[in-house]
Amino acid sequence: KDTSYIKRITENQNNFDLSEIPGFSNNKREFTYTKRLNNSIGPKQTKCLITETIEHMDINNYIMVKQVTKTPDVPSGNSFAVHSCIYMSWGPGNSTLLTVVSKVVWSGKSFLKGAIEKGSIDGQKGSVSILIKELKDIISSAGTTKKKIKSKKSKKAPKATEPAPVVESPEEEATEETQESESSLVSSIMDKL
Ligand code: HC3
Repeated sequence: KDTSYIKRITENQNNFDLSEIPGFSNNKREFTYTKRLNNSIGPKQTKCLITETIEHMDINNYIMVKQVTKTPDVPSGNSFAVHSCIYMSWGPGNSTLLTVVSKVVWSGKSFLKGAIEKGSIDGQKGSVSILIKELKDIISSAGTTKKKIKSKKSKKAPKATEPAPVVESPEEEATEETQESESSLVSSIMDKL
């Protein structure tokens, strides 16, 4: 299973020492990484243990993935987990709406509750903005490659023995190409996440 996109995104979110990131099996997967922290107090890094579960997967309607992250190396790290719902749906003009809802779920008490909740939500906002930037890069370069291959083919001169190609109207060709690249682009990107 090729998970290269999610590996690239996770590394660019200021993380290192990534474990293998498997594909989903029975709608679930687990992986780990170490996150660099820039807080003035507390540790400079923490191991992150991630469990992701696909709660809903319908590309025509919406996709929802639940993510639970444990960070045992921070103070009170065994007393809370960060729970996030990552929700993708259709927006105007075939765009994708990405909504991420996060909360800190406590299993014990901590004097640092406020600092931990603030650090977790601020950190999550930073990670989501990198996720969006990376996805935009992936989508724009995937689109460019596909169009290049298509235009080379259609410009190729026919061999002397071949009949001349049927020339489609530019409008028809543009519609077909758009439909093909949208559905195959979405599935190929989803395959690598
Ligand atoms: C380490 C972190 C909580 C976990 C946050 C996670 C790993 C949650 C899952 C997201 O997908 C990615 C993400 C981004 C930021 C991570 C937070 C950054 C800081 C926070 C610590 C618990 C804060 C500790 C604060 C203090 C004062 C105790 O040092």
